[in-house]
Amino acid sequence: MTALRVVRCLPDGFLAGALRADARAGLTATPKVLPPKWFYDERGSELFEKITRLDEYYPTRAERSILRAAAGQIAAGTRARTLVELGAGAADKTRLLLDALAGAGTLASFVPVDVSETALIEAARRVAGEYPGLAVTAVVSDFEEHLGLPSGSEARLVVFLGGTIGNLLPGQRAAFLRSLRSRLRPGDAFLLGTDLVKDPAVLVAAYDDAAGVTAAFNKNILSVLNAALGADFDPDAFEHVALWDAGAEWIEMRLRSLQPQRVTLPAIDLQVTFGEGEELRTEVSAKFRRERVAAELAAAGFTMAGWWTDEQGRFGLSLSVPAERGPHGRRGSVAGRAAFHPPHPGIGEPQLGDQLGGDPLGRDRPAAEQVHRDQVLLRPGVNGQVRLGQDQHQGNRTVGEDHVAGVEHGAAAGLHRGARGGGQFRDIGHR
Ligand code: SAH
Ligand code: AVI
Repeated sequence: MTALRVVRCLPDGFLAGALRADARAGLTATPKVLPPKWFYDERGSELFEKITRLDEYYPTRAERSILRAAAGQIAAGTRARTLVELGAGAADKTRLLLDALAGAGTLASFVPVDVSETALIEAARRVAGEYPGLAVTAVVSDFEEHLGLPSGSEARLVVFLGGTIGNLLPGQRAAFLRSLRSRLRPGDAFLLGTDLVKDPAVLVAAYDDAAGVTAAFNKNILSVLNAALGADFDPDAFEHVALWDAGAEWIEMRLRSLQPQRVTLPAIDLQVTFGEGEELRTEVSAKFRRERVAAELAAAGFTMAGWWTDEQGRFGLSLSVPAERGPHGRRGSVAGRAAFHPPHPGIGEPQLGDQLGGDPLGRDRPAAEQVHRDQVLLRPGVNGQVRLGQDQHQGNRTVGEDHVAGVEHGAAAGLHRGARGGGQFRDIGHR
C-alpha cells in the first residue's frame, strides 16, 4: 500500500465562499478583475499542463534544466527530510528534487499543497506510487490563507516553483513571503522559481501561443464561474489578450468583451454588464530581476543563499534561509557562510556570500544525526505521519496595497474568522 494522506486545511465551504466574494468584488470593480487562482478547476489544471508543453512556453523547460543541474546541490545543502511544495500542480519537475533528496539519504515525506483538489490528489497519488516508502500528504489549501506546512522538528525544504509567485500582486507577494518566513525555523529552506525579465516579444508569445491553448486556459475562468455560480458567461463572446506592462514588468492576461453584454450570476444575485471592448483582468505574471528577488526575500526576512539561472538566463531559481535578524534586518551570519557554487558553467553563478566548506546552509549537523536520517529514509512503508498544527493558521485574508479599491473581502474574511477557533483541519484520510 502506498502512503497517501489527504488533508484539508480550510473549513468546509471556504473556497466556495472565497470564489463568490472574489467574483462579486472583482466583477463590480473598475476595471474588472478576477484572481488567477480560479483558473484551476480540473480542466484548467489540464490546460495548464498543456501550456507547459508548448514551444512558446519556455518557463517550465528552463526551470527543469536548472533543477536538473542544481538539485544535487540543493539536496546536499538543505538535507531536507520533508519537501513541501506550494502550488504543486502536477509536481512533475519536483521529481528531480525528490530524487536528489532521496539520493542524499534524507527524504522521508512529501507535502504537495494546492487549491486544485483533483489535480493535487492525482499528482500526489502518482508520486506515492513512484516513491515507495515516501509518506505523501496532499494538502488542499489556498496558500494565501493557510500554508499547510507540517509541524515537527525535521528540516523542511519549502518549494514554490513555476514562477507562480509572479501571479501574486506585489502586496500579496510581500504578505505571502512574510507569512511563510514567520513559519520557518532555522534549518528550513525556501526554494523559489521566478521567471525573469526578457524580450517582450518572447514573453507575449509565451502567453499568446499560436495553438490557442493559453486563450482556452484564460477563458476557462468563465466556465469556472458558470459551473460554480450558475453564471451565463459565453466564453466565445470574449477574446484572449496578453500584453506586457513594461512599467510593472509583468504580463497581463485579460478577457476582452467582443460586444456589449449582460451576464447573470444567480448564486451571488449579481448582474454585470460589459461594454464592447471592455476588459476583465484575469492574471498578472510578474517577471523578475535577481536584485528584486533578493530584495523582496530580504524584506520578508530571508537571506538568499543560492541563485541559479538556465543557460539562456530566462528563469531564476533561488534558495533562501530564514535570516537571523528577521525582516528588514541585515544579513546574519548564515548569509556570510552560505553560498552555492553551481557545477555547471552557465547554470547560474554564485551570486551571494562567500563559500565556506561544509553545509552550504551553515548548519552543523552531527554525523550521528545524519546516519539516523539515512536509516529513517530506508525504512520501507513509512506511513503518512505528517501533522498539520493549528498554530499555523494565517490570520485574516490579506488585503495588500494592490487590491482594487472597493473590493469586498467580507464573506471570505468572515469565514476565516469563524474558522479561527479551531477545527479548520479536516484529515480526510488515506486514499
Ligand atoms: N508548480 C507547478 C504548477 C504551476 S501552476 C509548476 O511549476 O508547473 C500553478 C499551481 O498553483 C496550480 O496547480 C494552482 O492550482 C496552484 N495555485 C494557484 N493559486 C493557488 C493558491 N492561492 N493556493 C494554492 N494553490 C494555488
Ligand atoms: C502558474 N503560472 C506561473 C503561469 C504563468 O506563467 O504565470 C500561469 C499561466 N498563465 C498563462 N500561461 C501560464
